[in-house]
Amino acid sequence: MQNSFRWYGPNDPVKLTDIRQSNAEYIVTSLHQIPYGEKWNKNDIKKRINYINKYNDSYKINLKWNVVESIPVHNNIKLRDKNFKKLINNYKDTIANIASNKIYTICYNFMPIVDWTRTQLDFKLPTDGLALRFNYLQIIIFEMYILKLKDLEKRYTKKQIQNAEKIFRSMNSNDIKNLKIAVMGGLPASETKYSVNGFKKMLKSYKGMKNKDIKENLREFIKEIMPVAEENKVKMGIHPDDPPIPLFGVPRIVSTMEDYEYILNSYNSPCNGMTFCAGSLASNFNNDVYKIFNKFKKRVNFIHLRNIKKEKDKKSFYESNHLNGDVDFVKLIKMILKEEKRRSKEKKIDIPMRPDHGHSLLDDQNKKNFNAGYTAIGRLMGLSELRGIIKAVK
Ligand code: DNO
Repeated sequence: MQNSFRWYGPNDPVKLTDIRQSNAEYIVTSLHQIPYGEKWNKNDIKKRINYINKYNDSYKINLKWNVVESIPVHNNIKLRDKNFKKLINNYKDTIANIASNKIYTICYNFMPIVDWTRTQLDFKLPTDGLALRFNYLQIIIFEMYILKLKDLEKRYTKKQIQNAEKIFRSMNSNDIKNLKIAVMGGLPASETKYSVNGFKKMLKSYKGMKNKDIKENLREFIKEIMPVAEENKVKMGIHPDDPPIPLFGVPRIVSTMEDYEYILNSYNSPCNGMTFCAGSLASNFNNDVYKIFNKFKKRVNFIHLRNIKKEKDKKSFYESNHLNGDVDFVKLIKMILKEEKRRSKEKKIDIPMRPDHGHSLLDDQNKKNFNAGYTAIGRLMGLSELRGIIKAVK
């Protein structure tokens, strides 16, 4: 596996020199300053590579940008609405421009409205570390009391609504503010920090869209971009929905084994692959992560390793460390190494892998402007645990 670390660019409080101390050798990053939908110019990509190289030279390190995560997909593409054709053309040009700078792996996702979603960014663990958490009742509270949506009984049971009401009564204004921040843009890589009205407007544009409609829009998108990826030898990896369940009454379509089967069959090419994110996939109770890996292993173009601990309601979870969660990482890593061994016979390169989120530990907790989930020390511990397993089972 190519040990990689996500870096949010020159403004990331976690610097490249910090990343080097984690023993990572590769950088996963994106041009986050470019608004969704706009084309990335060759020069802007080159500039970022030069930035990394300059850092390498002055600190005598050798980090290499191996994966673009992500080129975000504009909501108009997901809706196939308005200027979507122009946006798809920009997307294709961006793929080609990235490849011309010799980066050949790109991660993307197709989650409607918001990218990954959590309801709490500082869930206290017994160790006093802080983790990210997704609580289903908090999502109902968000819809009921922050968005003030009216049709909740269509998708939630009476009991769930009553439980959410009960919890809401015990929340103070700070709790509500934190919930609002967490869901509407407190996480890095989210498109916009939505206002309540902006969020509701987006919800309206998805109104009436069925699972099958969004799936078809994704298939059309895939059919348009993959020939460009093939021509430029770029491996695309679609990231699963995080969490892989419908949210706010809008379908999510990259959640299950069946979803991936549909997606990978929409265009049969190694370029049309997946980002295997263990933590995201495992947070749907019906998903068997080992089975999913085995079924699609040849099409895994990028790996995120993160663990979770599911909660009693079977819909909520918090992010655990790699060694204590629901996914058996020794078992999973053995499977990944076996697949890499198979690929090595075809002289294919190792699969890029990054430890996904980390807890907020020790001095991480004193940092003001860090990206939630992307702490230095927490992720360093994550990568260390993973490297230990890899070394032991190899
Ligand atoms: C969360 C991440 C996501 C992911 C994108 C992929 O930490 O895994 O932001 O990068 O959804 O496109």
